[in-house]
Amino acid sequence: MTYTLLIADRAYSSWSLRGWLPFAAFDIPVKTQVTRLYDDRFQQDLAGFAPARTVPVARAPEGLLLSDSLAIAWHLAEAFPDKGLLPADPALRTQAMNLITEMHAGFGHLRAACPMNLRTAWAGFESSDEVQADLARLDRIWGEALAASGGPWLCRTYSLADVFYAPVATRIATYGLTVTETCRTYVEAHLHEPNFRRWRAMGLVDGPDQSFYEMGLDRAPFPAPPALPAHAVDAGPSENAACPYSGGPVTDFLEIEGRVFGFCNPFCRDKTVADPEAWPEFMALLRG
Ligand SMILES: N[C@@H](CCC(=O)N[C@@H](CS)C(=O)NCC(=O)O)C(=O)O
Repeated sequence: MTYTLLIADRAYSSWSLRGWLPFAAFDIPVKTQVTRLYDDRFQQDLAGFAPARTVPVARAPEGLLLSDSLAIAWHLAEAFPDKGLLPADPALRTQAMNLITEMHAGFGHLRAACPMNLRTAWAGFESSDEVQADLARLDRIWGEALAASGGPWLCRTYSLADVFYAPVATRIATYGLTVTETCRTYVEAHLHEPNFRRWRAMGLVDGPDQSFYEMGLDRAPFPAPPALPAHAVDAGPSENAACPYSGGPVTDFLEIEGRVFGFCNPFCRDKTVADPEAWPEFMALLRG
């Protein structure tokens, strides 16, 4: 019962984040494939999901094609009614639908002016009137949803509504955009959310920077808690013989707190170096 999901560069593809989070947050088995934006391989990788034209795209275990982030979300909510992707309470569920559909169809000025980039924050970004209008709209609909649900998430517990707003929340943080205190707290919740944190750790290491997302502004530190210091090392021996993620033999190593740990491939090692605390399996090894 495993889905296949094609996404693009985790640092930049905001729609991909929306496609991946439902699987991660609601523990739905998925095999993730990664393609690259602005690269010849993008079309080749998509060919296996024809006639889809964009990422994310998923294939359900029975072969159904899900060619849009909303289609993925909708399908998973129906296929896994007991996993809480949407609130059970009818009023909260309707609120979630309203929020999801408005995000899917809207906020074009904010999205165009502030492309998602999880590798940096930017100093000195100046919002146009149109971007400020989008922010005012977010202040209103987030503020009303949080007041109605009681928070901390839009529909009380984490749901597809929050999945859909995760990329916008990161933009507010990384472009230093002004929102109400209530919305700022909501943005912070996204930055600390464990699945988002894992996505970002992978996004920091899953390919070179994409020049398309260069803003011509000064860079600022990413507005999240600093990662525990760790770095890659050329060789072991390591304290562990088996990779904490796959259980396979270790071939790639990192050093943290003067200790060496091994992983079964460079990506597993590098995503751990990027943010060790994002990975419970590794932290169990480190602290266990
Ligand atoms: N409606 C789609 C939009 C997806 C989308 O535009 N994805 C971008 C990547 S973030 C893409 O595939 N761009 C490549 C292209 O448009 O050729 C969804 O929500 O899934």
